[in-house]
Amino acid sequence: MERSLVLIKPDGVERRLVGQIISIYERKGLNITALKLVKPSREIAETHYVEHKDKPFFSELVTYLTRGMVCAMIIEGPNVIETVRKINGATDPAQAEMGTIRGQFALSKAENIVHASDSPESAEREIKIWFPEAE
Ligand code: FUP
Repeated sequence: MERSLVLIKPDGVERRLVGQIISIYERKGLNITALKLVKPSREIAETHYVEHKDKPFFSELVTYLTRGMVCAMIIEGPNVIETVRKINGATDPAQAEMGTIRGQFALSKAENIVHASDSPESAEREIKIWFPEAE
C-alpha cells in the first residue's frame, strides 16, 4: 500500500489543531500507521528540506520547523500521496481552496501548517528521517 509522510508543523501543534487535522485524514478513510510528537533537531529539519537548501527562505523554514513540537505520521491508503496533497491544499494558503486544511487553517506560505510527501520516493526518504526505528 502507498505511504505518505505527513507533518503537522509547529503552528498546528501550538494552535491545538492536531486532533482536528488528524480527523480530516481519518474521515477520508486513510490509515495512520505511525504517529508521534517530536521537537525536531536542526539536522532533521535540514535533511527533511534538503531540496530547498539553496533557496532564500531555507533558514527561515528550518527555524520554523524546529521552533516547537511537530506531529509526524505515516499515512497509508490507495493513492495516498495525491489524496493527502489534495486534502492539504496549495503550498501558499492564499491560493488553497477553502475546503482544504491550508485553506481553512493557514494564512501564510511561511507557516502553512502541514507537510506531505510529493512522491513515493520522497515518502520513503522522509519516513527514514522521521521514523528511523520503523525501518
Ligand atoms: P509543499 O510540497 O507543498 O510542502 O511545498 P514546497 O516543497 O514547495 O515548499 C516547502 C516549504 O517551503 C513550504 F511548506 C513553505 C516553504 N516555502 C516558503 O517559505 N517560501 C516559498 O516561497 C516556498 C516555500
